[in-house]
Amino acid sequence: MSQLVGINLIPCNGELYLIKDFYGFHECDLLFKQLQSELGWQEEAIFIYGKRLKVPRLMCWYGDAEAAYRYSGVNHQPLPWTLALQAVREKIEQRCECAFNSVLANLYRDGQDSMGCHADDEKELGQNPVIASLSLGDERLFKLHHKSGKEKLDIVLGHGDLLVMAGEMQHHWVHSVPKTKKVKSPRINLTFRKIMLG
Ligand SMILES: O=C(O)CCC(=O)C(=O)O
Ligand SMILES: [Mn+2]
Repeated sequence: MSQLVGINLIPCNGELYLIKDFYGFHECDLLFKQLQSELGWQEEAIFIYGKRLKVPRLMCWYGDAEAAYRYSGVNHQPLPWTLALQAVREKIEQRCECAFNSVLANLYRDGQDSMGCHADDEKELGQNPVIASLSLGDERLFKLHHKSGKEKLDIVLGHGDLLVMAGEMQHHWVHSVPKTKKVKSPRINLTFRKIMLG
């Protein structure tokens, strides 16, 4: 995959590529506004030891009808592709030369919204998934660290940047988008995935 998407940013156990400005600034502005207003944003809850906790961001799930997926302990039946999401999917598929059948959309309303440390290692995603993640809106820090080694990496994800995770990365690395006091305006992140069917 490397010739298509640049140099691998992590030193071992996986592949990570950053394509800055995959979408131009004005196109991103339009896309951000459109997605913010037309997607079916939901506040999800998770249950930990029987306690109901709000997920600190809004989320929604789009994809092919059969691409159902469990995320944060919740079953997600995808909503049908919107024209805008379909167009983004096609542009990313062309660049990555791989197919995606679903997208998880996250809306971080401000710096208090976040995503905890995790790997996208659900079995529905297959052994070594390619996950392509488009950022729109305010910049946020994307933090990664190796599960058993000392390697760490911080990447700033800005308006229009595309991050691609591949290879054995989800087995060995975890990632997060921490809270920050610096950020005041919203960010949308779209993570395109391929759910293995049947
Ligand atoms: O918002 C981001 O950049 C990360 C999203 C993410 O890790 C996920 O949806 O699994
Ligand atoms: Mn993730």
